[in-house]
Amino acid sequence: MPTRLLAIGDIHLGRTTNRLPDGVDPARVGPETALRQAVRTARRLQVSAVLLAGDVADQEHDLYHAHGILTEILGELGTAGIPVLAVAGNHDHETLPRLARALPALQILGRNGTWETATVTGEGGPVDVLGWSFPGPHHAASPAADLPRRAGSAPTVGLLHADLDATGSRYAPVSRHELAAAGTVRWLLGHIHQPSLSPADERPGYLGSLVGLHPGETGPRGPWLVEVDGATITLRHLVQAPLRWQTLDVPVDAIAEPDEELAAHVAEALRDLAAREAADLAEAEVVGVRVRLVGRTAGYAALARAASGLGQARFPVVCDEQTLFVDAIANDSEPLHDLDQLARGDDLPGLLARELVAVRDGRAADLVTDLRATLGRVDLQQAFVALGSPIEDHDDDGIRARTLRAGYRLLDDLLASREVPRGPA
Ligand SMILES: [Mn+2]
Repeated sequence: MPTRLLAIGDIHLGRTTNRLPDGVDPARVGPETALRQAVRTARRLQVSAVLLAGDVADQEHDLYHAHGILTEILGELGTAGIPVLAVAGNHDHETLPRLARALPALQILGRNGTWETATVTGEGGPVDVLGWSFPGPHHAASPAADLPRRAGSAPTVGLLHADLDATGSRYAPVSRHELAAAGTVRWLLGHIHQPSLSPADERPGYLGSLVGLHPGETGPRGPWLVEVDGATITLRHLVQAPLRWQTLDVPVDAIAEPDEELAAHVAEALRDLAAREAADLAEAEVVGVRVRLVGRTAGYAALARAASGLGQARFPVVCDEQTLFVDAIANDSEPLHDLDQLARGDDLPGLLARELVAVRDGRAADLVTDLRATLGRVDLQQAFVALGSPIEDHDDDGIRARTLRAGYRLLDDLLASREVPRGPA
């Protein structure tokens, strides 16, 4: 049997999401549950150590919460003879060393921005774990400045909370080139929540968050199994997070009456998603989905109104043991109207269509610039921030998409009102 380690990225104990539907307890699918689950996995797979890559606790005031759960899991792992090695991240540069003083079973590597090595032994032979911990909330210098060249002959895993290839970052910026100077080390990084390690290549990468912490953290999440057999190190992502965030494109071409059909249509798309990706989604108790409506529709304004109502409802769809829900809906569909044809008219719809054609075709740069400034201010207003982060980006494409959505809706309303028969004067 190879020597096994279980490596865990950013946990952020204490962080909760407010974007779950009624009836779903955030604690049941959050970081704490994900960590308990990882501990069960560590015991089941009989790993020789658990590695934590920093940002174990979300904030300093989460110390007591983190203390409670860590006491419990260190006890459980201790009984099973599994040590825990951790490096501190920018969020827990102070909390993690404090916890370690109270919990001797938690071993911090590389306190105060130094490099330190610990050796773990298992049936597949010894493995060195090389680590560095954040000395403060920020660290503008590269942690690799005093990175030692690998000394022993044991295969080596590097555990580091840092910003990879991000020159100018305040969070321990480090380049692949600098990490390579240590010799042959399999680097497992914390900090960025999107996992980027690949079992197929040996380049440094992120373990990712243990469970997606907000709707932007889409895709598979879970701990990584590291297997060491002699000089060979292999990785496997154990996709097991209790909460999963996804995006889903839903075509609307077939919808004639959005008010009556959209909810059922989206529910069906969610059920299809659960069936199609069953293997990948199996471990997730709850799946939050950001839906993007695509295609062309005759009832654009009606669809936009129905989509907005549905997005706010956060409505759940239960499939067997799993709850899927719509976190938000972005209407990226297009109206059936022939914009270019309409743009030749000299009436109000014609005027609007000309503007929309310009935005659609990547012209109207001044309008986009003006809107970016305005939308930047609007999105930051407290009332809107409280509703959750907007789906849209403030880059050119995001502004254009948002402008087209508003314009298509207005155009659809204008044309609809023109078709209404006039009543008696
Ligand atoms: Mn971090």
